[in-house]
Amino acid sequence: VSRLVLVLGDQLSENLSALEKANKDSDIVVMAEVADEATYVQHHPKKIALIFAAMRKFAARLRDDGWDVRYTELDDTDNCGSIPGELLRRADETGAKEVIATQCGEWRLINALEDMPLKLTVHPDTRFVASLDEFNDWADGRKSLRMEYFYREMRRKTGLLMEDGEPAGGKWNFDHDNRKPAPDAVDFNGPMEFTPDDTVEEVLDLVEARFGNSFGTLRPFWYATDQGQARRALSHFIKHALPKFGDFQDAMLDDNRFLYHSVISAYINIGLLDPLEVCQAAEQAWKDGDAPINAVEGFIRQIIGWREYVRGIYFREGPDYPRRNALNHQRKLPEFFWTADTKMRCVAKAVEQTRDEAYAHHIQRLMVTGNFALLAGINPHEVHEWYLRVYIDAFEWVEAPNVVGMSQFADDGIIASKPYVSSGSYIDKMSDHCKACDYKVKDKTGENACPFNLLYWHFMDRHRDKFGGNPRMGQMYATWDRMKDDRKETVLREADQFLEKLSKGERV
Ligand code: FAD
Ligand code: DLZ
Repeated sequence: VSRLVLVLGDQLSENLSALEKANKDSDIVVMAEVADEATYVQHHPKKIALIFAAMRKFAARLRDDGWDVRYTELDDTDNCGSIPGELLRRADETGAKEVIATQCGEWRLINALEDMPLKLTVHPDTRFVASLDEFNDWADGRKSLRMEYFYREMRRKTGLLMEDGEPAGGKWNFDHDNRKPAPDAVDFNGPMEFTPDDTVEEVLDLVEARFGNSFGTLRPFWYATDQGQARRALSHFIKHALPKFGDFQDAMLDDNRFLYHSVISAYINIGLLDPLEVCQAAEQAWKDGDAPINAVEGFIRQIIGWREYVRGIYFREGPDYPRRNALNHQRKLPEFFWTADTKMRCVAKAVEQTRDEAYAHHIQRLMVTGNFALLAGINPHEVHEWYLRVYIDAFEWVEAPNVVGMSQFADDGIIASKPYVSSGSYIDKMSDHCKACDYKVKDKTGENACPFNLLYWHFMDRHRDKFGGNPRMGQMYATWDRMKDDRKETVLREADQFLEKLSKGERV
């Protein structure tokens, strides 16, 4: 009897454990574009287009490879609208009684599959460097789960940038050499772009018709939609941008949306690129003398360090994680997260490019939109939903720890040892946004004062109970304490006035 092999929209890898455990001659692959997955949040249209186009191409590849693939398009009349529904329909159609799956990346879907009246065998997702058991073994009994130590384990495990058991270059971490302010000119033209072929065009028409009113610009669509294209995009990055990735990793520019970033997170997350393959390609560039160690180490750390670590946290912490709110922040998400209509130029730029590209790089996510939301006390669940909607690479296992944990401190410090907050001066140092901003970053108070300056101290003051004893924040509290009382009062009063305007929906 045939079994059904489930392949989800972010499981488009030939080495997927479910496919490896299945029998090509007798088992049947099920893939389905379904309303439930396309609408559990109102995804950016580019994200839906990427997933549907890549699913269609992957299905064709599996068929070429000899698999029997039952593929449901979104508009098929008998589409049941959900993954469990489609599995049940295909079970009826084929007589299959059993489903083989690879563990999926979201509790919502894990639970929905378990509730299905079919025998289900779930295999671990082996497309990660660390298994969840390995992560838990590392985490068990530790007082704090700092990424850096986990990362070193992953270096040892993979052998990446290791020489005779020691880290290449004599250090585990070269961040000291990284993170330079924005360069005057960028000699990289951004990620490789791909002209939509017939499959992609068909999907774009479908997405436009069904999801055209969601936040986000669908066309021009330029993302890679199959493994070959994604590999070309990776090579393009390794050759032209990786050498400067470290130097300008944290920089931001008004007129450059990608700087030296790889823009491959979505390709890795949906399975078009394998994380180890990506890291090995970067390591090779270093071995060949084409990229310096600070760039390559920093890049590899993001993938075998941060990416693996946040996944471990998501599954370790359980389904309630996206609902955590350790700082009890309750303010509503401001409208300008959708319209970009704000005088804060850094925020407007980040939202505009998010709308156009479904992409913003790490520092924009962390130190512009994330920083603002944290300083202003926005409800972290609303922040989480925004990020899950708007980014092409957003799947809950990776998005939630980054947003709820790293960016909003809503998990009470499991991921971040201190909140990622800054005043306007950090943004000014790392970008050219402030030069043309309506606010004045040098003004600490007054009509034109940069809101980040006011809100920074407001945040520190209102959360003193929580952070006052944090040794990493002692210096900032000492600075606050040295400020004259009347100045403190002015800062707090003006911050309150700003927050009131925000709550009233006035333009800020
Ligand atoms: P690069 O800067 O070129 O980095 C290389 C690769 O490292 C990325 O492609 C990605 O695979 C990996 N990486 C880097 N940082 C992280 C990280 N913190 N966690 C996991 N992987 C990382 N990443 C997602 O993949 N999906 C998300 O939904 C997501 N949401 C985020 C939300 C917030 C608030 C923050 C602060 C970060 C988030 N990240 C997320 C991490 C990171 O910002 C993106 O992976 C990165 O910006 C993607 O762009 P890139 O491919 O150009 O990355
Ligand atoms: C994100 C997404 C979207 C938009 N659509 C589909 C779909 O129609 N079919 C599918 O199999 N997967 C889709 N996905 C990806 C799933 O939502 C993803 O597998 C889960 O969120 C777990 O990570």
